[in-house]
Amino acid sequence: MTITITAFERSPDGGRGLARDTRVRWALEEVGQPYQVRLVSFRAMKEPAHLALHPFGQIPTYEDGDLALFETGSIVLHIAERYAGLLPDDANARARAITWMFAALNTVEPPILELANAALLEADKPWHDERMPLVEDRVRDRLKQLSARLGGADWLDGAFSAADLLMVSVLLRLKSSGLLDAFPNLLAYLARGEARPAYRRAFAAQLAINAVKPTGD
Ligand code: GTB
Repeated sequence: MTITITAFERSPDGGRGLARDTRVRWALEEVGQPYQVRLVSFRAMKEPAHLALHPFGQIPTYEDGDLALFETGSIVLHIAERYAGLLPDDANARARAITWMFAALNTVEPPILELANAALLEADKPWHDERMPLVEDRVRDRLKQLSARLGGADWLDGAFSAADLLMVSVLLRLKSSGLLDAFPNLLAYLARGEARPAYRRAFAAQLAINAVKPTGD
């Protein structure tokens, strides 16, 4: 049975790879598992067939035979546990990698999402200009801490793992903000992630669907 994931019929990011199906695609590419993609529209995401798979009406989802999952972190952890290549064999190293997976999603990503929401959804509010520096500072604080811990290492804890896959994916959202520029080791970390052949395949696959097509005029 081929693994099936869901993705936006057309991602609002126009192919920048920021929608979360890219994380799942990347994980599947790293472990060498073939997969198919079912594209869903915003309307279809809120309809009963999709809600049965994803209670919050979002992408991505993951189906493999009898198993249906939602939540990107859980899907990536499942792939990493089921197939070799994304988690270390040593039990303690594995636990540390899983800890970093949670840190990426629960500690580093929330202020980054807050920043994205502030920029996208609050730009017309009278308090927007006053709030933005506060939100940016919260992101900077996390980046400072992450940068200090990463130091000169290639990856978060030994070899590349699902933790790096998620942390790089989370940081990619900041690429255009300029906030990473003060942290050369994080920029290099992102570049290492993006250079992985599995990431490049995942990125190219989503781009093939989402690239903004020229209008011809
Ligand atoms: N916690 C869930 C998970 O990790 O799987 C969150 C899933 C989620 O946010 N899904 C989004 C979604 O389905 C797509 S990825 N949204 C539609 C809806 O809620 O109705 C988030 C996302 C969307 C768009 C961009 N972008 O355009 O840059 C980036 C990220």
